[in-house]
Amino acid sequence: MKVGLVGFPGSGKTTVFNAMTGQDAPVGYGGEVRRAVVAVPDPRVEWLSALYRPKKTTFASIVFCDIPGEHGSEHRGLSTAALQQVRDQEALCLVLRGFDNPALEHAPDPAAELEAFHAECVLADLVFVERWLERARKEAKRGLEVAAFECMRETLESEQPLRVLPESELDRSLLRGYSLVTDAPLLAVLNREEDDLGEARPDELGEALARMGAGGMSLSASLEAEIAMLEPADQQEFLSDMGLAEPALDRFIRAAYQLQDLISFFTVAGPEVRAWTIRAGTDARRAAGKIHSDMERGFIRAEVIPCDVLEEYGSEQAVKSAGRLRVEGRDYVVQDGDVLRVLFNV
Ligand SMILES: Nc1nc2c(ncn2[C@@H]2O[C@H](COP(=O)(O)OP(=O)(O)O)[C@@H](O)[C@H]2O)c(=O)[nH]1
Ligand SMILES: [Mg+2]
Repeated sequence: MKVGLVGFPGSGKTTVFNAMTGQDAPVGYGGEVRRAVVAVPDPRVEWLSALYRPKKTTFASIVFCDIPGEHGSEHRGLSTAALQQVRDQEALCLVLRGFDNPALEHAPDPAAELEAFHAECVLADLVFVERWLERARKEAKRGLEVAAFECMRETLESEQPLRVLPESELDRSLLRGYSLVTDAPLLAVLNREEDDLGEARPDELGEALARMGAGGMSLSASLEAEIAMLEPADQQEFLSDMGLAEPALDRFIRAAYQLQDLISFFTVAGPEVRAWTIRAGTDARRAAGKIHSDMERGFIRAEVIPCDVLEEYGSEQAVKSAGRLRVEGRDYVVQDGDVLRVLFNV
């Protein structure tokens, strides 16, 4: 999953980037676009790896991209260059400043930052949609695609993000290849002072997030960045000293998966145990397509063992002997934790 960190200068994007990735990128100024990959921790993958002892174990991963806004420009969050980066992401993590930054005049106002960012995104999409419609009009284009763009224009004109439109109103299969900023899943991170972490999130912020179909969480980025720099053994101790149950990365991943309704399935293929991320409700054939397009095209069936059944019996052989290995067809809806073996023919 590609996650773009966005927000106004000085909100703490780079600090959040460091907190999530354990890097030590310099904070405090615009800086350049940075990327880092982190593994999505999953005890089930570790367990499978211990069972099969493969040469290679591949966790699901997230690529975090720190996208600096532009100092002193009108579009502080989304310069043209930033917008290009933003369009390349699968989900957006908006960092909202909830702490006093001595380098900035303004007191923190995360709800106002959210609204301003939202307005910039709506405008960017509206410009794109209107241009598209203008071209379509010149070419006398008609049909479903035009209807979808008209629906989007109406939504954006009423200052709503596209992500709130249900599939029944907006057929997104018509929009593949266009990347509309307000259709991307949005998770707002309220970056607060350590001492304020216990306080409730401002109501107006919660309401705005709900209205925008966005998720939210709070953290103290500087604290989390410090923790992320420690050795794993020291991290746990530091966390419990601070009264934190887990690092921000773990909370972020859970929130991001929940927001997008994502689940994991696993494959064991000779030398590799591997985790895959799909949307809940994905059928076996399309899930197979995640692994390889040939598997989707030539899908025959899938052998399925839920991870907990495998754990209960202790080995694949024992599962088979007990008659618990399931054979499923293309329409089977893959479940979180399924170990899948795809049989295909091309
Ligand atoms: N007190 C405090 N300062 C922070 C926090 N997060 C970031 N900062 C500071 O705010 C400044 C801007 O952070 P930076 O990550 O560079 O923001 P960016 O411009 O959005 O990338 C830096 O001096 C950070 O050290 C926080 O949680 N608490
Ligand atoms: Mg930065």
